[in-house]
Amino acid sequence: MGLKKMGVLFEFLVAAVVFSEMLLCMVEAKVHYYDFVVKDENFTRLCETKSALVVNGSLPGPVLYVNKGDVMYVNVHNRGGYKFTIHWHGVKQPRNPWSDGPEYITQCGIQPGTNFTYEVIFSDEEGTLWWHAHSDWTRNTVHGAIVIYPEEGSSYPYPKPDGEEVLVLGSWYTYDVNLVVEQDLATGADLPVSDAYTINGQPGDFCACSKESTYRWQVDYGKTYLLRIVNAIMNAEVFFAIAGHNLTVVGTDASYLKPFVASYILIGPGQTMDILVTANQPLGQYYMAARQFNTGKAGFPLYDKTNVTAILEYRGNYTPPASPSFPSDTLPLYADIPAGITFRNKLRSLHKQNVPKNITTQMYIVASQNQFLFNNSGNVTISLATSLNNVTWVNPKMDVLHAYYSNMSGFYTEDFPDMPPNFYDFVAEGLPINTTHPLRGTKVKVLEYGEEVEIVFQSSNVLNSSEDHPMHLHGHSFYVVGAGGGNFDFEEDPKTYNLVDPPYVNTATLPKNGWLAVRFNALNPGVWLWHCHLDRHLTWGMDTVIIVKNGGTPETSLREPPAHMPPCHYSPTIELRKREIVSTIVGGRDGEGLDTFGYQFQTL
Ligand SMILES: [Cu+2]
Repeated sequence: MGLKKMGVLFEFLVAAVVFSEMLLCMVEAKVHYYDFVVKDENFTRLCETKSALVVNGSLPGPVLYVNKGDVMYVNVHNRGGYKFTIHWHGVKQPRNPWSDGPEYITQCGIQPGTNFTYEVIFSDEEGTLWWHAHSDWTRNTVHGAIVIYPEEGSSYPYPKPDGEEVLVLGSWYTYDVNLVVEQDLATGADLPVSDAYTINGQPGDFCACSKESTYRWQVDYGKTYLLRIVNAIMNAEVFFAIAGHNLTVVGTDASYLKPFVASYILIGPGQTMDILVTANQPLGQYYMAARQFNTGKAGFPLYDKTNVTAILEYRGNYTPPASPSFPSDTLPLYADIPAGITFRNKLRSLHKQNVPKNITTQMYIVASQNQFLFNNSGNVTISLATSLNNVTWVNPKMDVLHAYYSNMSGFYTEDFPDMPPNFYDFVAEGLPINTTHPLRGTKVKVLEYGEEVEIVFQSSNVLNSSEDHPMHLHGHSFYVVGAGGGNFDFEEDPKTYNLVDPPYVNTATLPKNGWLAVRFNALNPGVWLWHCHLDRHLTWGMDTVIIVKNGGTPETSLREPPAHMPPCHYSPTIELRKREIVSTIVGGRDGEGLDTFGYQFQTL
């Protein structure tokens, strides 16, 4: 039976179920069908035209609308030149990792000329999430928002807004970034920095050749709007503000917050934020602006300094100003770390939360930048890497989920460490060179169903390169119970935890030279990726996988795989593992056997 016919039959069955449920006066989840036609289209930004892979011809891609608890089937047709996958960021997909999307973790890539239908299952999410490609750097142009309304018959926990607006923050490269990433990985060069940030696909008035196409949002005086903001930027947290207007933050990552009024927000890659804005200022035009929150090495000049803007404009009769006003007094500067911390400390869940208190698995995970030596066409070359507990993640040749479900050995090992291999002053300056050497492996952490897990992430300052890491977990949201500066204090810091109303999120930032404590219930059987949502760190290996085992009943076990999954043709595009590692750094600058970089190494 063709997919379409099956779809029609299924729709009929769903309609029958919905009808019988309606007779029982119950709210039934709706089923939605979407088609994503993904192909290369020409776009002109910053005075240059390039071809970019996009969904249904638009950048950002289409906004998907559902109600809480719905299901959607998205048939993704790859008519472009790259293989890719799609991830439904923040959608927990109970028992259904088959449709989660990360390449080599839960599936292999959808090859050009083929299609794959994702079944996206919503559960407790309500607010805003998003979808994006999850292979190579294709998510740069393959992404869009998901709006999740309350269940039919229920409403928001705040007065119903008069209207709403979606703003997707993105990054623009004037060249084929996948190609450049591939070259950089082959030669050990640093990964690319974007040429501009964008709001709904446009860099805005302050960028070259961009003034005509700046995104505009029209509002009526006196009305209150729900602004849904998605950070789809590849490698940066950003501050965002609107000139003259307060922002009332009411939700993040499709979970409600105790409302608070702010003059700016901080939003990291992967995060979403729901904000109420009242149009209560004199009729006019006001810039909505964002700029990078840069926590990288002081004095390191390579980051995108774009002030990306869109324009909030009032409807009505008035003479437009020569130039809209800019939020100069409220939008923090690039390196304003206190402004970042102040904002994050305001996040509290709307209601008291059922935070896990009987912890059965405790992990302390050090996130680090690293370096290693590899064979670059006969020359031993140094390259940057990243790691969690000194393990640089290496993608297996077949996805972990397939190997796990089919009991196939040789694709991963179950020995991701709960603790770092050695303890040192993680946040010190000028750490010795032997701290820079990671192991490479495909090491996963296995959890029993129902475990209550605490993970404390610790930032390391190896190579003097500590910076914020927005850590993202697939298949779950987690409670952010604490965060702070310096090395985590196992005695004192837990006393400061918020176990009452911590934010419930899918992405939270491990602060530069600090720590982040999170807790979650392992109630979703499957294979789930944990990773830094800065793509440069993800590409270099700052990821690991948790496997949550089945709970012993059908309702607590992984679902059957769909009839068709994209086959795993192994094609080395830009994965780290294509590089042949010739040696590991084992010593410092004063031992014997130093190579030309001054490192002692051991040939494998
Ligand atoms: Cu990171």
